[in-house]
Amino acid sequence: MSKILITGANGQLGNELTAELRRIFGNENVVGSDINVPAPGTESGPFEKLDVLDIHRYEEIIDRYQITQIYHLAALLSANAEKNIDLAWKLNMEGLLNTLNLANKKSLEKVFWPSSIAVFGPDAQKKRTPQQSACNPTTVYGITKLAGEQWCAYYYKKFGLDVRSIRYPGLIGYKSMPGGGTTDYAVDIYHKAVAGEAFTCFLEEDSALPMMYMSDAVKATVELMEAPKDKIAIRSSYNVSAISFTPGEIASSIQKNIPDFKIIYKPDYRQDIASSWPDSISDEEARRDWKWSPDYDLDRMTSEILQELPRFSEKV
Ligand code: AKB
Repeated sequence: MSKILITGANGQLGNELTAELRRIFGNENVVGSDINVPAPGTESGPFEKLDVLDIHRYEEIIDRYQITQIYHLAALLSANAEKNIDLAWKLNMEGLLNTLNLANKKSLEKVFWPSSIAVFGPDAQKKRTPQQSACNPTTVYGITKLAGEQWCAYYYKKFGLDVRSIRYPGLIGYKSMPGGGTTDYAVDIYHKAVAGEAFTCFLEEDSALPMMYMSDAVKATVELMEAPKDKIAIRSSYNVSAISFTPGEIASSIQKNIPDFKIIYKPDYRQDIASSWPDSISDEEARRDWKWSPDYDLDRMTSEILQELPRFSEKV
C-alpha cells in the first residue's frame, strides 16, 4: 500500500492534489504537510507542520508514517523569488535536495517534483517551444527549476531513484489562491469578475503565456506518477501543454459570460518575467510516453470557474 507525503500541501496545487490523492489512495494514506497549518477542522486526513529545510523533522515524518512516495511541492514562485533571491535559492534547492536525499536514504518508491516553463529564457523558441529548446532562464525561479531538473535526472541516473517531473505552465483554479507567481493574474481576474469589479492587470494586453486549468494539472500529475516506470523516458522534466492565451483573450472569454467586465493594463516588473517565457509549449513527448492530453480550453475553463467560484466562496 502506498503511503504518500505531500509538501506544500496548502499551496494552490497542493490543496487540490492532496484532495485527489486522498480520493484515490484513501484519506489516511495521504499525509499533507506545509509550513502553514490549515484552519482547524478543514483537513480530511493526516497533516503535519513541516519546513522542508528542517531535514530532521522531515525524516521523522517519513519514518512515523512509513512514507513510500513524496510529492514535493513546497517552493517560492517566480514573482516572489525575484523579491527574495536568497530565500528562493535556499528553499527551492535545499528543499529539493533534502527530498531527494531522504527519498534515496529510505529507498522510497517514487518522488514527484514540479518544474516550470520558467526553465526557458528569451532565447528559447517562443511558440510551441519544444522539450529540447534552449534553457537559459533569466529569472531566479527559472534558474532554481533548471538546476532542480538536473538534480532529478542525476539522482535517477546515479541512484536509480524514480523521480518524475512536469514543467507546469501557469495553473488556474478557483479553490485556492496562488501566491507570488507571474501567471497568477489569470486566477485573480476571475475573482474580480465574479465580484463585479474591474481588473487591473500587471501584464500587457498581448502578453501570451502557456496556461492550464487545475483539473488538467492534477490529471497530468496523477497520470505521470501512475505510468509504468519504463515509459518515463525523460528524467529531467516533461513539457506539458494545454492552453495559451493573453490577458486580452482571457478578458474576452470572461466578457462572453459577463459582457460589462472591464480590464485595465498597468504592466509592472512581472511583465519582464512573462516576456522571458514561451508563448506556448509543444508536449509531444508527454503525449507519446504517458498519453497526456488536456480536457479544457479557455472558454470551457472560464464557464466552469465563473459558475463554480461564487458557490465555492459561499461554502468557505
Ligand atoms: C509562476 O508564475 O511563477 C508559476 C510558474 C509558471 O511556474 N505559475
